Amino acid sequence: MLKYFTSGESHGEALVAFLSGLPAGLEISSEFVDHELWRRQQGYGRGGRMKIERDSAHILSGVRHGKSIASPIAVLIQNRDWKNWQEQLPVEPGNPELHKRVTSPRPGHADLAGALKYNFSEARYVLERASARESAARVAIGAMAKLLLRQLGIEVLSHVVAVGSVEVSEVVPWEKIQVSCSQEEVLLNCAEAEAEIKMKDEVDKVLRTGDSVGGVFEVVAHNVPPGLGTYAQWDERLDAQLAAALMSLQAVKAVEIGAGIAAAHSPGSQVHDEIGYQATSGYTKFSRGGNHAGGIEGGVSNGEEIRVRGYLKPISTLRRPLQSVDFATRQPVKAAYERSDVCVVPAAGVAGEAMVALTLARCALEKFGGDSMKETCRNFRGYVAQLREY
Ligand code: EPS
Repeated sequence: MLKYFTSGESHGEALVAFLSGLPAGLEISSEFVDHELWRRQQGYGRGGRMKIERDSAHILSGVRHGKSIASPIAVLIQNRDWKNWQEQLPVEPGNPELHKRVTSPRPGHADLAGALKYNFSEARYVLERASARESAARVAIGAMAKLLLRQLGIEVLSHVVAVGSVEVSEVVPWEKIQVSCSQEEVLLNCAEAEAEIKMKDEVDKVLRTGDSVGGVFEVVAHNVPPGLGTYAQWDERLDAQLAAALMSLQAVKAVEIGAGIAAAHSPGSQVHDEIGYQATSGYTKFSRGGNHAGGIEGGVSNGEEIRVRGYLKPISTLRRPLQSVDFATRQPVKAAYERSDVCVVPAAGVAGEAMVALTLARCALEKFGGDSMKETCRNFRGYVAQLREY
């Protein structure tokens, strides 16, 4: 069973991620992990923090001589900004006068709910852990899940389909997403050039007005065989697991699988993907007339591309803050403002890839098992042969 866990505060010394359950013998390239971390740091609309950080994964355990050894993996990502926070957020009691308080909760952030829940007198500790900085830790171990999936021929990428009111006009094919994700200079990771320019305008608009903007990213898993997940138990459904995985990302307020939202407003004849039978190069000879289902039917992957979308609310830290209440005086004040991003949709997409990869890797290991990659790949090949004979 693939298990993972993260730790770390946004302005603490480091983030840490743990991953256990990877079979032995999987090649782990630190360069690939770092490139994924770099991808998460890109995108137009990020704030000053990304100029400070240069995320890099320091693998502490579970990988030797470049390969997984089936022991739990621990990864550490240093926060460069820590040097500016050692007196403000020390592990030891330190000098309370230097502690940096968050004196009024930001609407939309975890500040108020977190302070009430944990009985904190202000929201510093809430901000520190609720921050999307945590997603860097997930991207590091998500990269390892991607490396496992690659051994099974599965690739996972993302692209931006909406920023504010600007949307891409049609379904973007895998090849275009690959091109968009391989760019060395990332604007908004939108595969439609014209839409991307308009998206940049949306970000510029909120930059001018002290506001923030949300959007939608789509994660696509390519070449997934039919049969991952099951309808047999509610919590083993692949769509349920993917929805929870994406919903767990900071600022995601809705998740869509395939054309799920439009499907709710359309007749069945226009939604369901007709079935044919012909010689194709896929896992089986069955073919589909479309992919409104987003690659999942009945909670089981059906052999088509898996397409899941995460809908992000606008960032809740605003330069022109909304109304709030001072934690100490209970008087009306403007919500706290601390340096922030104004648009994080491309970065959230990369974190979404990590969550999809971790979820698919867990389902693949449940289906194919194996303590070593040799065993996992042999079981996988046996299943693929069975599909071809079906
Ligand atoms: C975040 C606020 C900003 C973002 C941060 C998420 O950080 P800071 O307060 O240090 O400027 O940059 O995201 C990251 C640090 C990151 O790596 O994604 C927040 O409050 O959620």
